[in-house]
Amino acid sequence: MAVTDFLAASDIALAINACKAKDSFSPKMFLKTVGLSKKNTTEIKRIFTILDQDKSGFIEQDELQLFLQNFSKGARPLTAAETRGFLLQGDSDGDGKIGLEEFSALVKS
Ligand SMILES: [Ca+2]
Repeated sequence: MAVTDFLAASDIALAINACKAKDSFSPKMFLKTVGLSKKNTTEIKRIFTILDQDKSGFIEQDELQLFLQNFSKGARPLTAAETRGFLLQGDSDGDGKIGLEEFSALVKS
């Protein structure tokens, strides 16, 4: 299963193109553009499971860094600043990783 099973290729292309330049990635903008905010709870959970590559139940920093590559194989890794920013916005309980509830809240925000 891949995120491309749930999202439109045209939306993914738009979202990836919008953050081509280093340090231009905005988590909320990306999640919205890619169509995630319109997905239901079950679909968001499935997508979360894909992003959680080691199936630890959380999206950790190393997974955040490679976040874009789940959407497009050739996409760039996030910069250190973007990865930190993503974590800051998503990690509401401050444990240094993003859980399903936190991810869902970010998607819906
Ligand atoms: Ca993980």
